[in-house]
This record gives sequence, structure tokens and C-alpha cells, in this order.
Amino acid sequence: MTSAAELLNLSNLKDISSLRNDFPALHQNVNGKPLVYLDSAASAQRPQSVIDAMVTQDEQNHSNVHRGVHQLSQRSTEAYEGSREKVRAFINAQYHEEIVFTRGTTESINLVASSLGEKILTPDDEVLVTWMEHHSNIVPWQLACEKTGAKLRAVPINSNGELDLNEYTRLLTDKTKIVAVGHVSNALGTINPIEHIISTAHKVGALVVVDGAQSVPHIKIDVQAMDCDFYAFSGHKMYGPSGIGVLYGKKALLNDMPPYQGGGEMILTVSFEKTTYNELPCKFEAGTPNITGAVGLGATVDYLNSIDFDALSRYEADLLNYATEKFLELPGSRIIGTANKKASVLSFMLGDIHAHDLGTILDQDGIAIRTGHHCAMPVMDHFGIPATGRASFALYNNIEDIDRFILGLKESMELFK
Ligand code: C6P
Repeated sequence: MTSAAELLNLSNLKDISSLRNDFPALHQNVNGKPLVYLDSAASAQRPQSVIDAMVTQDEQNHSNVHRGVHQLSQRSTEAYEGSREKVRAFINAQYHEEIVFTRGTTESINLVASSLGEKILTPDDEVLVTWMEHHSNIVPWQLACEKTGAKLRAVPINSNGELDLNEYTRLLTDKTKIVAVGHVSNALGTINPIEHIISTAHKVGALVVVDGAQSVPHIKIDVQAMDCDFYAFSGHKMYGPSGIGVLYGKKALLNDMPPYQGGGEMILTVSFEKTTYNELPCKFEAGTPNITGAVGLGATVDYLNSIDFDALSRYEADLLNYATEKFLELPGSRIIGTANKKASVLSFMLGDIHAHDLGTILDQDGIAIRTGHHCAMPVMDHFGIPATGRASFALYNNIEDIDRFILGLKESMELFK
């Protein structure tokens, strides 16, 4: 049996494990026990620096952006646009105009599906998604297809929860106008070969929309190197606030797309005869935005910039390996999602105990996991199961968290004997 010390590279552990202290929410008791938070794939906790940045914004700087000549409006605008620049640099986008603030991944994908989808799709066209997509990367495309008559196709997955790349190549034809694919699956943890997927799609002239909700907290993203056409992600999964997210899009594509919503800020001139639209990115940011959220997102990027992502990836891989090994020692254990390349997600079943029961019992021990279909019903259909338990690991988790989780599962098994 491998020991924790053998599995974890202790030099990495030292650096990364100190980060846990930055997250105030982790230092509390839940149901009388110290909290073990293993639900970061649903929403990650925030470091103090992000909370502080948002409090300062609200206490001292709050006003509307782009609209006032007074001090507070100028400060807010500077902070808001400063965050855009931080996000641009963080994902290595070429232009700040390519960073559109949205409510999150869901809104980012809806924006593309609605604006681009309805502009370019015809009844002869196809949109290609995959069987491992989150509903947020399926339903917006279904809606666009319903409106335009285009067809939705889905790339199948294998028994490990990996994309069938031969089928992908077969399904990709000159009818395919858009490929919409997750970088990392939230239900399985699979890391998709995103560069290969993008370059193959581009060969048939398809545009690629990447759902990056689960990748941004774990993998260093370079949108130019990846050459994706669009990349969508959420603040709250990368240790930032909820209600704020990003749509990256190539400037030329965003320029050609019609507005998604109408209102203030997205216009240049309005008359009853004709309205002209604002430049990027304002064209896609109708109405007063989530200013505090954007400022918090900028602080989140500052926080992530202070972390060595390579060390973080190794650390999280060590945690996942340790959890996998310990979990598989339990009788009746089954892991859903055994891809060769995985991010920090352990999706599982344990004997015939329902995932919801497991989640409820673990909660009594102060251990938070997610249970259910994880908004990925086609994944559940593929494996012929209704639900899984899901433990997801983040930079603040440690070996003790995993040991408590495994102990909690053992106690659950005893209860159901
Ligand atoms: N997944 C989970 O527990 P929003 O809600 O817009 O921030 O993100 C939606 C979304 C899109 N794509 C993927 C791959 C996701 O994982 C999510 C959110 C959460 O897995 C809540 S269902």
C-alpha cells in the first residue's frame, strides 16, 4: 500500500498547503466537525484577498461604470476595466476587447449560441457537441438549432469516459459549423485533447466554442496557443465571486456578431428609426454589469497569478491519485470516469447505497460532496446510472480531507449493512 508521504511530493505540499490558510470559509465546524470541503467543482471557496477587494469596492468605490465624470464612477470604471485587462493577460488573449464579462459560463455559451448560432446556422448545418457536456453546453445549442433548423450531433464517449476521437473525426464534416466542447468534464474529470479537437474542427471550417468552466482553476490557459474561437468560464469555480464570468472570443468573430441583449451601454446612438451599436466589448455588455463581481474576479486573477500552476497541477494530481487509491480499497467501490488524463474529480458509486444518502451521511460528519447527475444527464445515461457522488479537489484540500472522506464512506457502509 502506498503511503500518503510517498504519493505526495512533500516539497510541493509545503508550498501549496499553506494556501489553505487564505480561505476563511474552510476554518469552521459544520455539524460539529471541522469542515471538509470537497465540492469545489460546483463552486470553490474564495481567498481573503478576493473578499477584501470586493468589500473595498463596495465600501469606498462603488458607483456605475462608464457613465459618470465623478470620482467614484471613475474609480469603479478603472477597477472594472483593470479586471478586464487582468483576465486578458491571464488567458493570454490578444486584445482586451476579446474579454466580455457575463454572468458565468452558462451566459457566455448562451451568448454565442444565440448571437453567432442564429446568425450563421441554416437547416443544412450541424452543431457538434459531445456526450460528456454539461447541460449548459447542450441546451443553448438545442435552442439555436430549433430556431434555425440546424441539426445537433453528439460525439460518443467510451467506457472510461473519454471522447471517441475516431467518431469525432467521422462526425466532423463540411456541414459542421460549430463544435462546442468542454475542456474538462465536471461529471467525469476527463481532460479532453482540446488542441487536437480544435485543429481538426478548423480543417473543416468549423468554429470551436470551449466550455472552460472546469479547466480554468486547474490548467494554465493560453487561448492564442489553443487557437479556440471562443472560451467560456465562471468566476466562482476559480476561487472568485459568483454571478461573474467571461466569454473570450476572437475579435473578428465578435465584431461580426449581432448584439445578444439590448439596453444601455451596448449602443452608440438610439433613435426610433435606427440604433447603432457600441464597440467591443460593450456591444455585449448591455445594462449595468456586476461591477463588484468583476473587481473580485480581477483580485482572483491576482491570487492565481501568485501560484505556480505546474506545482498546483502536480499537487492536485497527487491528491486525486491518493483519493482514487484509497477509494478503490473500499468493497463495492466503482469510479465513473477513469480517463487517462483527469482533473481533480472523483465521481463514484459505492455498493448499492444511493449517492444522495451518501451525501447526507457525509454532511453529518462535516464533509461536503456533490451528489446527483451533475447537470450532465447524457453522461448518466451512457453509464446507465441515475446519479453519482462526486468529490472534487482544489488547491486548499489536503490528505487529511481525503482520509476523513474515506472514513466517512466507511461509516456510511456500516450504517447500510
Ligand atoms: N457545474 C457542477 O457542480 P455556471 O453555473 O454558469 O457557472 O457553470 C455552468 C457549467 C458549465 N460547464 C461545466 C463543465 C460546468 O461544470 C458548469 C457548472 C457545476 O459541476 C454546477 S452544475
